Amino acid sequence: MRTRVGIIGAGPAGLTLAHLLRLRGIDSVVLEARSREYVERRVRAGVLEHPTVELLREAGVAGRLDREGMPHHGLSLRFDGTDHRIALADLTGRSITVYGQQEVVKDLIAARLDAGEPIVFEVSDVRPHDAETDQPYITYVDADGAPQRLDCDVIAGCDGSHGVSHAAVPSTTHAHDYPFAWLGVLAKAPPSHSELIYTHHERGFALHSMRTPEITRLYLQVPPEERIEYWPDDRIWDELGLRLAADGFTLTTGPIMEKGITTMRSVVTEPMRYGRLFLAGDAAHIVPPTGAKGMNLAIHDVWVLAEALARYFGEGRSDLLDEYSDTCLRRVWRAQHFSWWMTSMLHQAPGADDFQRRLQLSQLRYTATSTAAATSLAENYVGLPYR
Ligand code: RFL
Ligand code: PHB
Repeated sequence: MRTRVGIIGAGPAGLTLAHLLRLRGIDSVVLEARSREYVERRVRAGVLEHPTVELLREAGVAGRLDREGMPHHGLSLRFDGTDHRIALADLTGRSITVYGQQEVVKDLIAARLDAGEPIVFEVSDVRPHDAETDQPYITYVDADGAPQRLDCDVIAGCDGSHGVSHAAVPSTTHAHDYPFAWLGVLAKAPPSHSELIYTHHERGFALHSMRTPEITRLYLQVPPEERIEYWPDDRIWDELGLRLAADGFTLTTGPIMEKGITTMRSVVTEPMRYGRLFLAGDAAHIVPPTGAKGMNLAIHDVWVLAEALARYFGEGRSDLLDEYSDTCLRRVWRAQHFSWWMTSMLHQAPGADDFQRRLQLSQLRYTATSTAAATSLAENYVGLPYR
């Protein structure tokens, strides 16, 4: 098999890249380790930045997003048992949209299959080869167990943080571990509030988010080595009730449909390229979820890559490809700092002393009461402009 761009991974990065390339007349093949059902059900991110929504609209894949996505014009910082609203739209003229990552994935898979373009699901033993030459190729084993070879001009490594692409790139990795994890639950219960609530509490961080008017998404800060078996549903609701308590607020409960624990890391790979292998999304960088930036960065990367590949295949010029890594990394480091800042301001670090807690509260009060500080949070949260 031969294609121009061999894409490893059918997450938001790989699928969006395949779609943007098709719009530019560039063929690609997407190789995915899991089944279609699995990737369409995987519960992850929920917040789309303004520029992400704009891009999906321009790319013609936002029909359902526009009907079912929930535009949010603000969010709450909750501390000392009180809400402090950050008016995102008033401060920046822009909003975010709450729409599940797996819904974006479903829409992109449908668009690609409707156009008759290939996604090869359930492949194994995927390996990129000869990235440092001008004839790279990928080998893999298909769902029937048959070995295959895909020759291409360029390989896009969009296979996330546990994929094979990251390991194939001899770049420098900058990493930072955080001393906590998030326990996330999806509950069949209407949201308790119309907006997201980021809560600083002495028992630990908590987040109230949502997926639909019937489904709430909630998170609790837990120790990094925590096990989900220690958290029966009753304990989760009790802890959420304690941390999210505020005047006039009632936590709506309901059956928990899913729960899991995610550790928190910051990772940046520099450069995001090795010869003709380009990394995008979580394969190149990971941010802690507090800033809601992971999926948005993945989509920005592939927007930059699609433009660069269009120039390369259309005009034979590699200047944008040569700038790809630097262009992406400027946004990645900004998001990395923002996510680290939100994380440090809101979580209880083990062993933190009274001095550190008072600094945190001072930062929270300043962010909630200064228009300049609130605007800084808001412009990062809704997403800085692409250009
Ligand atoms: P993905 O989504 O991990 O997709 C990679 C795909 O590659 C496949 N794969 C392989 N395929 C072939 N061969 C191999 N060897 C392969 N190895 C892996 C995988 O099966 C998968 O289909 O990476 P991508 O596309 O870069 O997208 C990144 C986002 O998924 C990630 O950044 C976000 O989910 C992070 N994130 C959030 N991001 C936001 O923008 N807003 C949020 O509100 C937000 N909340 C979150 C999050 C991530 C979370 N978890 C679970 C890590 C909340 C949580 C709890
Ligand atoms: C989510 O809804 O899953 C979500 C929202 C905001 C975050 C992280 C996750 O910062």
